[in-house]
Amino acid sequence: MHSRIRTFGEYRAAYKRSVEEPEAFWAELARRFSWKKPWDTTLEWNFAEPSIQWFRGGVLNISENCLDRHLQERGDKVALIWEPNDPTEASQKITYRQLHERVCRMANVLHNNGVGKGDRVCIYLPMIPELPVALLACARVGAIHSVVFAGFSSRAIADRIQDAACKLVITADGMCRGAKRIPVKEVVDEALQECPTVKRVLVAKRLHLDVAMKPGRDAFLDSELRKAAQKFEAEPMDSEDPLFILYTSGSTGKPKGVVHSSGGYMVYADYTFRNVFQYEEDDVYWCTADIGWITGHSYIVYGPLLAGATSVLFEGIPTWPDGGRFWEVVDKHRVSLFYTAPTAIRALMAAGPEDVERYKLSSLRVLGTVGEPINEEAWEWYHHYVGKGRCPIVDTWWQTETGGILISPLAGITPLKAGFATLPLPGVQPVLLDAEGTELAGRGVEGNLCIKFPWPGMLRTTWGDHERCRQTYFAPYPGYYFTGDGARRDEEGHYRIIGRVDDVINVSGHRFGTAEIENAINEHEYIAESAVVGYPHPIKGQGIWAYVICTPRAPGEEQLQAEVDELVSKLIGRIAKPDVVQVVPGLPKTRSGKIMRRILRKIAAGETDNFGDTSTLLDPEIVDTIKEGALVKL
Ligand code: 6R9
Repeated sequence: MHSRIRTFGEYRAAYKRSVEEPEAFWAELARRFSWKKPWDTTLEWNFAEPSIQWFRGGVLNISENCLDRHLQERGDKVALIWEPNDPTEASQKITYRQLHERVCRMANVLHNNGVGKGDRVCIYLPMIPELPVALLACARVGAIHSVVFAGFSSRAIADRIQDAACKLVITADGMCRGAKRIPVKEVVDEALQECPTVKRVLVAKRLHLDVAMKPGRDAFLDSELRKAAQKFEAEPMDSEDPLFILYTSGSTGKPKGVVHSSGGYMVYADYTFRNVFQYEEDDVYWCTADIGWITGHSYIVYGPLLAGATSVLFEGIPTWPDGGRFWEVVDKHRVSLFYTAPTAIRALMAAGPEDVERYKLSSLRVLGTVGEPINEEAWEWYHHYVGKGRCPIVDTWWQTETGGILISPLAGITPLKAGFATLPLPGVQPVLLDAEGTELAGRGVEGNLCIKFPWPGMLRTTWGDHERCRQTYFAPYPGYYFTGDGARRDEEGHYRIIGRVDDVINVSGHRFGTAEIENAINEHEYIAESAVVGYPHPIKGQGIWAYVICTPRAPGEEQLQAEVDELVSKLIGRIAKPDVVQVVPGLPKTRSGKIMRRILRKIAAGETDNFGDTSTLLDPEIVDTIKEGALVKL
């Protein structure tokens, strides 16, 4: 059985088999799970539509596979360790049996509140145990969860609720992040003024705030849970029934709801988790992401629980009360597998080595990173100060759309190279294409990263708009899934991800479309037009630089920046605030009216020449004017 790779030779053999006999390869892995009815066909696909079906005809429930399947063997094993924001507050350990009971109760609450198979539930919660419980309870009743990261604004929540026509919202009274307290329920209330489909709101008590409760609509979760029975028969789901929607930004205006399936996603999350991290039964695993992002879905909740692992759920932030918080938690819970983002590493690196040197970190065995390219300096720091030179680092490349990791080392098994995601996992067939869509053969080549064969965890559609899914991912290079990333394959066949080739900015591992931010900025009453680009930022990876054209009565630049901050925070969320707002008299446009972003990106990066061909510009002199204005800000 090849479900777990142990040597480089085994990796090669598994990879070869996954390409030669993909159906047999994945079918064997899928048999690890409890199926209420086996599948009829392992794979049917067509990237032109696209139509992708894995394990068709199979019936299962993923919550049963995360929970019930483990009860006999590891019912008393800890499934979740909750570490609160404040280190002086007690942590909580929840066993598989207790988690099963909590999920069943929550499933009953959902059922009692009219939620059933196929209904959409919006989850807007901080990192408290109710969050993974809510995901699994939705899965158990067959509802489709749509988690909205708790840093998004009420407008962003409303957009997402409306797009999916959610029936119910699960939220909290408030949340804490470092020294801050945030009134979460108020944010939701504001969003719901524009969401007539929402009939019920369930409120978890995190801060015990005195929140406004709308009669007939709002209820406290704890009192609902007390009334609920502790058993819930899991709803039979077809393999291809949607499990969740997760919104993500692309190059065009509004975020898309990426839809993941039940069966294929399950098989893929489990396989990649166990193999990339080389998970062992007694490991304590900690992924520091937020469940509001795909990393949290696949590698805090589903992957680890499918594998029967102990997964840490951390409510806090890396820098509060001080830069040693992560390492304190690692020592406290004896974390052996640790998975974080380059931006967190760079922030802690900037604070100096004292905070990390205070801790032993002797329990660590494997380190991982995700979300953006990791620069060599951060990689070396992570390897030396955190891993003490003895822990392999898995640089895992993947996306919301891919459901799980696609390119990554297998810890301790395949070779490592700083800055490289290295090799594709079994089942993943990456190719690099040139601008014309021709596959670049051989080594030492660079191009647009595409995948040419389906894997079970891939997206199936974008919610409510299948055509958009086709246009975005399958139309640019017919016959391939297009990732939006550029990559290089070096002389040894290792992949290095270079970054987005589209108009997506990656800020601290979070994706934003330039158009999305521009739309927000353009709502300012004195801003006529704007152009947003990413630029290299020492901690965030990329920062956001906004060039704006003002109308005559606009305030001064400083005041304007404050107003733009507020506007973007209100319309998207604080995480999307521009780092720089530069007022410009015009933008470099071609005669056909297209903004030449390439030039704006170079200026923001501090480059003063090499702007390439500017002959098609309507007004080439504008470039110098913008450049002079930018110099003051760099
Ligand atoms: C999992 C996740 C996806 C985009 C992706 C790429 C970038 C993610 C990376 C990486 C270099 C890595 N990205 N992991 N770039 N090395 N190891 O982050 O999903 O939020 O959808 O972002 O992030 O540009 O296309 P998501």
